[in-house]
Amino acid sequence: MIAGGGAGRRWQPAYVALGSNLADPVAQLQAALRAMNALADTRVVTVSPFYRSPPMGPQDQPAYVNAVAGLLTRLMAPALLSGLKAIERARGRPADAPRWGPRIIDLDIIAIGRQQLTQSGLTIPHPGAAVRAFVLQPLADIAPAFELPGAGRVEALLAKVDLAGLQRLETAA
Ligand code: A4P
Ligand code: MG
Repeated sequence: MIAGGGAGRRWQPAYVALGSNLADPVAQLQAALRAMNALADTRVVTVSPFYRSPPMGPQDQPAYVNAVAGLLTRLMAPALLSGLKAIERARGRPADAPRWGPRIIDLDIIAIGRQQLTQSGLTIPHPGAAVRAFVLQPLADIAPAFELPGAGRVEALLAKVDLAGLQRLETAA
């Protein structure tokens, strides 16, 4: 197989958090999952159940639907981020959408293997992952024993967060 731009040599496990609270969120997550699976050098291997969750941040916005996907990827972190940003744009998310405001689709890289990196525009693991119920619950559904680098085991982190308001949906990927 010929590697695409930004591809590294080895396949690595990665976790991506999906969130949407506009324009049929469940359908948005499903479409984003298909698009992620179509990224070069990337396969979606597993998907958590979908959850409805109350908005973090400004409260005058609809509830979110959240999930986490487990990938295998050969992309380096910046290339994976560009691929995810391209999917967000293709789904119609404006590039200048307000921080923590309502969004058609948000794709955040939670972790890539054991990597820890901070560079302009990219922090891995995602700084919010270790404390957000809407990330930890779906991540624990697919990878309870995963060690979030610098933070701890997913199931131990999950035990510390408030799960009130998180509602598992029947619909899934
Ligand atoms: N960036 C840095 N590190 C990463 C990473 N690991 N993954 C940079 C993805 N992006 C990363 O993100 C802003 C910039 O962060 C990116 O351009 C990238 O260079 P963004 O997705 O464009 O903007 P944002 O999502 O508005 O900001 P932020 O800080 O990522 O917000 P969050 O943390 O994503 O929170 N409530 C519920 N219930 N569920 C949600 O999913 N999401 C948010 C947004 C607010 N409230 C929510 C939810
Ligand atoms: Mg984001």
